[in-house]
Amino acid sequence: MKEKSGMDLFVHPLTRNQIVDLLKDNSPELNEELFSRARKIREDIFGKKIFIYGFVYFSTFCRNNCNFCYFRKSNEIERYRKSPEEVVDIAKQLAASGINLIDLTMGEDPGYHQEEFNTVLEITKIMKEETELPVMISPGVLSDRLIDKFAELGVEWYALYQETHNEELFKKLRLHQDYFERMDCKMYAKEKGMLIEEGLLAGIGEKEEDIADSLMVMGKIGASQMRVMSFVPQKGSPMENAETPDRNVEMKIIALMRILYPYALIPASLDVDGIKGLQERINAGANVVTSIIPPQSGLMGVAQSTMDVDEGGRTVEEVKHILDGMGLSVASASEYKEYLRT
Ligand code: SAM
Ligand code: MD0
Ligand code: SF4
Repeated sequence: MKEKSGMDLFVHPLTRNQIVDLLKDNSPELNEELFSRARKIREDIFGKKIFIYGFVYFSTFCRNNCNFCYFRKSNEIERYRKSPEEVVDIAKQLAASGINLIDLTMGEDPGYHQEEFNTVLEITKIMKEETELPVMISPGVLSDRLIDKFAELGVEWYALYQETHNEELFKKLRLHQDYFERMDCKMYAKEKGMLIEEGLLAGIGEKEEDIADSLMVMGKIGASQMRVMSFVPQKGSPMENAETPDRNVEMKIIALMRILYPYALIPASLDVDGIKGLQERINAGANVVTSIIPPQSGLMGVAQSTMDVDEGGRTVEEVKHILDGMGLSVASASEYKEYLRT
C-alpha cells in the first residue's frame, strides 16, 4: 500500500479491500487527494449548490436505551414533547428562513406509540400543507402499517441509521434492538416509494473493515442519502467516558461516500462540531447541511444537544455566510424539489 499513492488508488469501482487500504493510510497527501476528488465530483454533479435541512427534534422521550445516546431511556434528564401547534409554528419559521426540507425527528416516544402515531401523522399532514416543503421523518422503527400511513401522506424521506453494519457491534450499541427489524423497516419504506437515508457512527469501536462494509451496504440498499457522524460522548450514558474520534475518520468517510456514490446526498451535520465544523465537512465532499435549528425555540440537537442553538449558530444565515466564503451557495426550495424529481 505504502508504495502506491494518489491516482493509483482510485481504480473504479473501489473494492472493499481498496476502501480498507484507503482508510488505513493516513498520509496527508492521500487525504487531500480524496477530499479534492470528492469536491470535484460534487461540483460536476451539483455545481455550486448546497442543500439545507431544518431539524425539528420534537420529542426527546424514548423507549430505547442506545448506549451512545443522551436521550436513552435510563438517562435522567429533562425531556420535552412539543405540542402540534408548536411544531407547525417552528416548521413555518424554518420554511420562511429558506430551508429545503424539514426533518421531523423524535425519540421512540412511548406516548406516540401508544396512540398509534395519530398526533405525529396529524402534525406531518398540517406541516406539509402549510410549508409545502418536502419532509423527512426520523421516528426510529415503525410498523409496516404506520409506514404505509406516512407514505400515503406523501412523506418523501425515511431516515433510519443502522450506525454500523457489524451485527455484533450493533447489538452492543443498540441494546435489545433487532438488527434485521431495523434494516427491514427502511427497506419497507423504500418499497413504499419513500427515499431512504442510511447512516453510520464513527468512533464506536468499528474497524476499517466495518466502515468498508457499511459503505458497500449503503449502496446495495439504494440509500439516496447517506451520512456519517462522529460519536460525541454523552453525560450520564454508558459511553460517557469513551473518546470522541479524530475527525479525519469522518471526513474520509464523507469523501469515500462521494467518490463511490457521486449522486448521493451526503450531510455535513452541524450536530457534531457546530457551525465551526461546517467548512471541513463541505470540503470533504458533503452537499447537504443538516441540523439547522431556530434559536430560542426550546429545541435540542442530538449529539450536541445545545451547541450553537440559542446563540443562533445553526441558522440559514450563518450557513450562507460560510458557504459564500467558500464560493458556494444555498439551493432554493424549488431547486431542491427539482433535484428530487430527477
Ligand atoms: N430515535 C430515532 C432513531 O434512533 O432512529 C431518531 C433520532 S436518533 C437521536 C438520530 C441519530 O442520532 C442516531 O441514529 C445516531 O446516529 C445519532 N446520535 C445519537 N447519539 C449520538 C451521539 N452521542 N453522537 C453522535 N451521533 C449520535
Ligand atoms: C442532524 N442531528 O440532522 C440530526 C439528526 C436525523 N435525521 C438527523 C441526526 O444532524
Ligand atoms: Fe432513542 Fe434514537 Fe437515542 Fe436510540 S438513538 S436512545 S432510539 S433517541
